[in-house]
Amino acid sequence: MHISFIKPSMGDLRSSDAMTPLAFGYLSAMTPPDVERVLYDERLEEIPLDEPTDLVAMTVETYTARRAYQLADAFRARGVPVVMGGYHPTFVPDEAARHADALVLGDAEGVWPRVVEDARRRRLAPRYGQAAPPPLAGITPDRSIFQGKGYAPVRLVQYGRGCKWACDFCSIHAFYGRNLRQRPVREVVEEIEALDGKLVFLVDDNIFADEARAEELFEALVPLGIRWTCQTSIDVAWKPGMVDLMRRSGCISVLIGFETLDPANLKQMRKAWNAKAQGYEGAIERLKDAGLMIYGTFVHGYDRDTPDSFERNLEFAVRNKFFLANFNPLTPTPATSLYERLRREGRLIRDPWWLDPSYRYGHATFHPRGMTATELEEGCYRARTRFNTLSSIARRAFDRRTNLSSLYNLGVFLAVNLISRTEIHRKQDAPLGARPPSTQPGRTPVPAEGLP
Ligand code: B12
Ligand code: SF4
Repeated sequence: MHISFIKPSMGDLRSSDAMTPLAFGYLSAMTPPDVERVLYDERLEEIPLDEPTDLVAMTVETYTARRAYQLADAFRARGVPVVMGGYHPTFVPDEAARHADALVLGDAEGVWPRVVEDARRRRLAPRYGQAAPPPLAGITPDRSIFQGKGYAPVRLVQYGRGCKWACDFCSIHAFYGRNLRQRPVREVVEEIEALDGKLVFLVDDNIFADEARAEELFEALVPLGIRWTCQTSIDVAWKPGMVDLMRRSGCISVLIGFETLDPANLKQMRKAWNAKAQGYEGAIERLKDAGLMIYGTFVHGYDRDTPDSFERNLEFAVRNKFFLANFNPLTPTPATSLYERLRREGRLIRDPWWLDPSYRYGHATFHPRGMTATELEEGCYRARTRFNTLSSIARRAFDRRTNLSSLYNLGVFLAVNLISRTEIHRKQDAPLGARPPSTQPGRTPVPAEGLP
């Protein structure tokens, strides 16, 4: 039996910074050894639509759904069964089921071996899921499928799933609810020790989701001598000694969702806790004293935002010499309470935007209250562009506590900022899904039936 793992791109986009799709590392590790498996990642290569295979397994996110459905339709047109999993099919199974023979809802652990056996017997069930989330012990990703593809030289490792907070726009909360799980620290340490590279990205959406378990992990990382980066909620900075421990264990940077400087917006997104304790400035000082570079993300379009909000957030990010920053238009993804609220209020512009052929990356998907939809998309793009000018990069580099604290940090700062500078322009305004075949000489035509 032969399985093709497929990671669709958002559209006709190749990426210069694609990272290993960890979901397939897990699926490959759980696949019986007699099954041949190959990975195709459309961010890096063409998908060979006519290659003989017995099963296509796709991971689907909301931004890649349109493209995933096009590819799936092409495989199914020649009789190859397609199974989909990941965030988007879990959120909108009825939509995904129109383009797949089987769906895996939620985590694959505890389910995937059964899917493979059913596919082998040509008896795939339409849906697979489980009543309770499976424990995360005992499985280490198989990274052999990533070899030779040209992925970014950072090693993705997952410690836990879920988050203790419940921000209204967040897919993680929609996917896991209140459920929090971590892998045994010993297994994570063994996995990291076996990696060839020494820059690790701990991909948990909030590494500080469980404070005690986070501390246990950081302690265990100290002797490994690695460098690592992560995403965390800001309260990590409030806990005495925590950011110093992170630094000692090799952490070089943290991504934090600041989202907005407006307390009423924070309240509306159910993130009022973000600005508690010493507020943003106090947290930033603590992080900087510990030497951690800060990647701040901001979201625009909540009810108190006006055209001035972009400038305020931009000024804040540059003044605090953030390592990186992102200025996103608020984008309602399915199954979030934000999406339900905007739909109820009749404010969605394209519903569902992720299937709309006229949607472009970076564009507004709903009517904000304090500005027009056009002001929202232009304001975000302008803030991104200005944050990434060469003079902004030079100005932000000069932070002796963080970005300039070592040659290593400076090297990472410059490399990642220069990549980010090109990526923002490459992605902006890109359509989701492939353009009609006639506009793409040399590409394998993809049937667009059901997807205009
Ligand atoms: C690291 C990361 C990135 C990296 C790239 C990762 C990569 N490998 O290329 C970067 C930073 C570049 C990135 C970019 C983006 N990301 Co991102 N990213 C993540 C993050 C933090 C971790 C991904 C990961 O490795 N997970 C670990 C694996 C093991 O978990 P998993 O993918 O959920 O897989 C499990 C199950 O879902 C299931 N499963 C998944 N796929 C499949 C397929 C099959 C066949 C089966 C059976 C099962 C199955 O089985 C797996 C094991 O249980 C996730 C959040 C998260 N914690 O997952 C966000 C996340 C996936 N990203 C998200 C988004 C929105 C984006 C962007 C679109 C952001 C933007 N505005 O530009 C971009 C573009 C993405 C793209 N497709 O091109 C959202 C997706 C939301 C949604 N509704 O789809 C997430 C959930 C973050 C969030 N908080 O909302 N991302
Ligand atoms: S803190 Fe981050 S991961 Fe947690 S619910 Fe909020 S946005 Fe999602």
